[in-house]
Amino acid sequence: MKHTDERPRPAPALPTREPVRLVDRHGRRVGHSSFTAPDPARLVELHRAMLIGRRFNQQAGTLARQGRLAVYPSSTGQEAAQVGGVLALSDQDWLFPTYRDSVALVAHGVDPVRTLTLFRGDWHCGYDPHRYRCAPQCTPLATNASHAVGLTYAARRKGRDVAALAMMGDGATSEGDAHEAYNFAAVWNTPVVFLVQNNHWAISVPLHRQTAAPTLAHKAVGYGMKGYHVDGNDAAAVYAVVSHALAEARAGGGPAIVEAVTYRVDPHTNADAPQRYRDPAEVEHWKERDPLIRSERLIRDEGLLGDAEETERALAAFGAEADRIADTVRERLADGDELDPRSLFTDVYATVPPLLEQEHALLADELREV
Ligand SMILES: Cc1ncc(C[n+]2csc(CCOP(=O)(O)OP(=O)(O)O)c2C)c(N)n1
Repeated sequence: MKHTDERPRPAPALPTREPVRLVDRHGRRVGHSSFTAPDPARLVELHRAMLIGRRFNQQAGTLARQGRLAVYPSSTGQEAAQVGGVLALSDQDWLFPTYRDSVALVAHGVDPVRTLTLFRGDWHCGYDPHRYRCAPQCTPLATNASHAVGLTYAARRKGRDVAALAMMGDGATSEGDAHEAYNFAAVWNTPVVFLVQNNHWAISVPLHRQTAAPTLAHKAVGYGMKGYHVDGNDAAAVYAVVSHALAEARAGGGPAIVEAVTYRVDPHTNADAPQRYRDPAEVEHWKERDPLIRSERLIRDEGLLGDAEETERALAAFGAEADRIADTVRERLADGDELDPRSLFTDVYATVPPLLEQEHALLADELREV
């Protein structure tokens, strides 16, 4: 009889209930049996990218308040999860971000002005996904996860060594699309790491009303994946765990879920009123666990940027660089491509169907009359 129940990979171990942490909130290193912090140059790079991300979030929030962006979902407080995840990618890998992940895009090298195009209300993502190996920021929850599975599956069939990082929130893990992506990734053994930023809230729905799972990383086990539970405000830990998960996935060891435990300090978007559903004391609790304070303490205490004077100079230079990027975003967001509504019809079909041709002509007439 042909044996069809082949299980080439061993059953994954349960994730640890305590998140992996390599640097505590006081900036002190914590020993871990399986993971080690990256080298000093990488720790500094993580801090620099987080600083740029924090400033970028502030600038984008201001632009939204001024009405120059239609909306902005800030990731203040989540910089370690985003930067730590993205810097773990290799040059050939792809990023599949959500609306929350603009800081991840900037750390990945996407033009910061182009990153915000979506939030100006343009239907294009504003950048060339192939150039940056970065899919458009996805608003329908969890749909980017199956795109990541599809791309890596296709790449493998073409003999290309490409892994992907698919980002999602805690709420998105309850979606049917997340289930399908997890299942196909595991069955096809595609090299995808699902980075779940557990920021404790899905708009006004708290985590405990979202899921009864012990941790979101535990969800991996039912699909035959590995699940890692990591302190999402510890950039060193996120970087170490995602790097490990990507390397394993690339080597054929299967996809994984990495749950980064973090917190959304700002409102869901500028159109949200979080005082209606959450206790300000909770926000204060998390602000004490701010990822940037932690990495700055580590850098200062260990002299990773040299003596006290050299450290001040280097940190000031990072701050100035972050300001420059924010200034560029503010100035260049206004330039721009005047959006032509007719382009709605131009980028979907190679051969436009007759009905759409008619609608295109109707719109062109209307625009001429305006
Ligand atoms: C398929 C789908 N359903 C509903 C929404 C509306 N929606 C936008 S954000 C959001 C909450 C998402 O929470 P989470 O996944 O935890 O991500 P976060 O916004 O906290 O980063 C919802 C329900 C959506 N964008 N897509």
